[in-house]
Amino acid sequence: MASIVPAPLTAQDRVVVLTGAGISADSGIATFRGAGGLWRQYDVFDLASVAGFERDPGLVWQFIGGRRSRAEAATPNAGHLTLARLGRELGPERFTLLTQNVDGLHQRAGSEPVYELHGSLFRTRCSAPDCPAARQPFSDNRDYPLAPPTCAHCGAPLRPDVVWFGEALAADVLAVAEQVIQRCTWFFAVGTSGTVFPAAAFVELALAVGAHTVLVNREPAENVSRFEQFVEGRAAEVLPLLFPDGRRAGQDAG
Ligand code: BV8
Repeated sequence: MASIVPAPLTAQDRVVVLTGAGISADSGIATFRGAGGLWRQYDVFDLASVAGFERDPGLVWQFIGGRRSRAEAATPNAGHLTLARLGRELGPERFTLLTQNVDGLHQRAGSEPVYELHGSLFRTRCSAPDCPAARQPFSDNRDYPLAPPTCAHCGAPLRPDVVWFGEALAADVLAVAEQVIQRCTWFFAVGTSGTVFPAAAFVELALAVGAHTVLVNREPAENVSRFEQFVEGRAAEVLPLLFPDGRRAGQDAG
């Protein structure tokens, strides 16, 4: 791996990091695309769309249940831990973490807040749009191998509280993403193929405000040409070098 120099962040810089499945690959969690990717084994629209869920909720729950147990068994890696430390060093005014991931590993690494653009594996809600329980997701790490769970209010199948294709991202989360990117001076995309929107277009917002744009990925992402810098490598190896521990002997971080 070419020598990585630390990002030259100053006390005036405001940093936004967007992560994707690649940052969790070093924790043993399969990505969606690329070698061994989840979507290679399944049809994405059977497993990550309302139509696919309505067609076969049991198949979706088998997919979700397996991912819940693998995510729970995984541990945050040096990439997650580095971003959690960086967030503490810079503070919420100068650092924002946006993730497409639903595995909860950023939170378990200590990042707070984490803006989950595509929801969370570990929440469940009613699938009926007009049921009150559809707006009351609850924490849930269970697997439902035999049959999909049903809503106590209306009897419709329960669904994972993730954002499927064709569904809008949560307006409040999207608003935060747009606001912080419009104020940022550095935008880092880490471990994402740059193929899913609107997240794949966030780099355009960063470019429009003159921010530095850096992609950290194992291979060139689809939108690699939109980044000022491309750092090829594994997030768990690159991030600790890009953001070395800000604490030096006798100095406070931040
Ligand atoms: C929406 C469910 C509108 C959760 C997922 C333009 C604008 C807006 C929408 C669209 C648009 N064009 C097309 C669309 C529609 C669609 C879309 O983007 N389609 C694509 C296929 C073209 N977008 C949507 O439908 C979105 N909704 O915009 O709605 C709307 C508005 C109003 C009203 C109604 C609707 C919803 C998108 C969310 C879809 N949900 N999953 C889940 O189960 O996880 S998508 C799925 O892909 C995951 O969420 C995942 O997070 C996401 C992105 O994938 P990546 O994270 O990038 O992962 P991937 O495997 O692809 O890449 C990993 C990378 O890491 C690789 O490059 C690999 O090389 C690298 N890597 C591997 N190991 C490492 C590594 N890098 C570093 N270190 C390593 N060790």
